[in-house]
Amino acid sequence: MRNQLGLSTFVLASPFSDTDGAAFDQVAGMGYDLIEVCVEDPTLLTAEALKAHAARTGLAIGICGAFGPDRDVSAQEAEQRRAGIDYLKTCIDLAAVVGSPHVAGPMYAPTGQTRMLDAADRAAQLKRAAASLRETAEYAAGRGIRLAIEPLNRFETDLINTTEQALELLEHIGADNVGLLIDTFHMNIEEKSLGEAVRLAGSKVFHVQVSENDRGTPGSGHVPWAEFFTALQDINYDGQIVVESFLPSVKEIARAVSLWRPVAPSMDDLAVDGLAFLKKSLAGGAK
Ligand code: LER
Repeated sequence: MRNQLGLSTFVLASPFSDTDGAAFDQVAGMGYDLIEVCVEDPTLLTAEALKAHAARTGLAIGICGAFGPDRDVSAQEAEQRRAGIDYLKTCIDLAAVVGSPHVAGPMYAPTGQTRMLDAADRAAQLKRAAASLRETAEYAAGRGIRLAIEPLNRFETDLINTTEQALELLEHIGADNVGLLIDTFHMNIEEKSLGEAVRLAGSKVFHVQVSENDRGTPGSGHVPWAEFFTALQDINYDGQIVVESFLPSVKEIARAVSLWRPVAPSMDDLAVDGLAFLKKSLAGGAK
């Protein structure tokens, strides 16, 4: 089966809403198979509108989450953990109706939480995250949905930076429908070898995002792409591959991912050239 190739809504509009239907037409017009809808504010999105946009344009939909302190499944306070679980359940319900196989993202802790944790506090937080995600995974399994957990680089989280750490979290969760979202931008910072990290995750790679080392157009920088795509082939990865970057013009997003300058001539160029690079790479042409 050919990988479905997608574009993240973060490239086009944020927070994404039902009224951003034109983005579907744009993404389909560029030649993508799929649009990855990031659920920043669930009140702005309905399954009905997303399904209508998808039906009109022929695009498949992937669902990914955005995680702030108000949705923290690893928090000390039960109420905060509950808000995190409830948010994930909303994303799961949406995924089930719009046909996304997964809910993806760094769902174990609030993005941007970086502290000097001692081993005991880290272990306790991991335990809380695992318990919340176990409950969430059970809910997801009942709806045929998988969870794809994304390690982030050290400047965006102190909890899960590497594939190895994510696999450890998976063990604590202990549910078959939980795996990894691997993202070349974060891996390029944290992994000694992208190829080895991909092979280590193996069949637990549920989802892939591609982004250049500067968050710019895939293929325009120094991510070791040939090594990465060879490793995806080695593990027989046939899932979605989504081009992700962020609008430097949206302040909240720019702040969250420390994007202070444009990293491509335009976001449209990034999307179009990124897709061309992906197609070439998957056909065996990446250097
Ligand atoms: C999300 O996929 C991501 O890569 C983060 O850096 C931002 O939440």
